[in-house]
Amino acid sequence: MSYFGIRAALSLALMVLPVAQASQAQVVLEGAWVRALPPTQTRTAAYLTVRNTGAEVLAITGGTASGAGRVELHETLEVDGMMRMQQQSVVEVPAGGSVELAPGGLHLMLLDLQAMPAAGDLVQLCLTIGGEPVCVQAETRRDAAPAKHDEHHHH
Ligand SMILES: [Cu+2]
Repeated sequence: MSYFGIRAALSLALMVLPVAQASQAQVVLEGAWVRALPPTQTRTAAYLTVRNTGAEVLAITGGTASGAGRVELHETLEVDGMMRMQQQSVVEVPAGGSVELAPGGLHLMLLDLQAMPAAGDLVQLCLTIGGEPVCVQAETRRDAAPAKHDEHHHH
């Protein structure tokens, strides 16, 4: 599997190269937002695009969010016709590429919320990338902003 492949590649790289650390300059976090759910909920999801402008693969291994007890990396997968969320221990961002955390796929799960953020509230999200925290302010919204390619009709 690619996970073990990357682990092996990283171990190999560490033997011959100095430890690569994610500098802010190598990582761009774009379009971060948190989904506003009813205030009775204690968990919600956050989404963003992580762009790697560096020449080496970067690994996202976790994160934190203001007001959340803990944050997990999740992927929504269809298993036997049911949508399930599976925790991911690592998400790789290819060199010169990006990974999109978006509804229906990869996302951050904000757990043990002290209070559900309201629409318009800013939440500080920090991702652990290459072992270093990289942070962004995420806006809380009820739904994704309609994307250019997204047919978003209201009936
Ligand atoms: Cu989730």
